[in-house]
Amino acid sequence: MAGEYRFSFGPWNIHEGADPFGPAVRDSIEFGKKLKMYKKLGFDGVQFHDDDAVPGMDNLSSEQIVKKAKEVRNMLESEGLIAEFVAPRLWEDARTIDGAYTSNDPASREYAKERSRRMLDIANALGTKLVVLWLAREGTYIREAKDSKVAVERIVEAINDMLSYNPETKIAIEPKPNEPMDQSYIPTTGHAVAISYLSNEPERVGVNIETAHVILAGLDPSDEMGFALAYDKLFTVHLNDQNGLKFDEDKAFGSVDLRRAFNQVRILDKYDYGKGGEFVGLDVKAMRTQKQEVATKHLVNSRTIFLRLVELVRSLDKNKVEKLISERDYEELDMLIINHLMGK
Ligand code: GLO
Ligand code: MG
Repeated sequence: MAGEYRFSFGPWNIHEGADPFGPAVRDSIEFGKKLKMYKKLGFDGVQFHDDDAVPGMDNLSSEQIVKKAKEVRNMLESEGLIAEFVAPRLWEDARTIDGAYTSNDPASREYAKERSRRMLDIANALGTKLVVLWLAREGTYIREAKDSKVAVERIVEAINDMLSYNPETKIAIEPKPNEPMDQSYIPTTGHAVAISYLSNEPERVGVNIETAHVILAGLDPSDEMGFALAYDKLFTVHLNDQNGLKFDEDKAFGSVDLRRAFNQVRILDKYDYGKGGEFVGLDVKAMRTQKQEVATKHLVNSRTIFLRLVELVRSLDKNKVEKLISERDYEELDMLIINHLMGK
């Protein structure tokens, strides 16, 4: 069954454990060493920020960037890995303090577009057509700081710029309602789907649904997935878990609410997610308490939980479910699902 699904994560998911209140508690692992860990952990796909592949890219020429990215592609190939997507890291540079595509400063917006073109060169050199846009600082701390209509127009302009720069690129917007901003533009799947229709080529713009981000918006991840599937726009997923409305926790998939995880797997499996080449992407973080030698368990556990839930999804008695739905006996259906999750 594992063979039916291919899993991916990004190098940032093996991390040092720093948080806003304390420093790193684990050693950094160099990129090449992380790549060697992927297959052993059961993963085939690597998710990239542009500068995960080409560190210091802002100080390199476009030729140097492509050369470096091709070296990374060789590293991937020698490990039997493939690049799933590349995301432009537009939230760390001083020029993007007030946002990238939606900054009020034209020079910052130009930097963001130029950086995005270099990111597309990297994606091309790594051999992937998929780009993820996590719109980190595209939002505000106070409502008066930006014009929300203009902000949407500027995001569309940046998307169109990428679509025309590489006609093969597909863009998956990763909605998130807040953090680092107080209010983010494109906070939900519906916003992402809607904005795709403002772009020049809607079929090339879709979503990357992250469980935790959906929960932070007070919505249900499996319903958001269903919405995206109905529009044929679920280009990838960032599965993880989240314990209520607080900071973005990126907990191991299924570790907070097993039933909510079950329902995500259920809709993905029902509608053949993955058959079109989509990866089961995980965006999970190890607890800060975790020691160095066991700081990848969150990845293995998330993958194992996903696969066990696939088994549970497939062994659920569909006839019983149908019968209870037709009788409108949702109390009994509730119990059937709970019993099933409890192995009864
Ligand atoms: C943060 C996001 C982040 C993105 C990643 C890819 O909340 O989930 O991890 O997924 O940077 O763009
Ligand atoms: Mg994410």
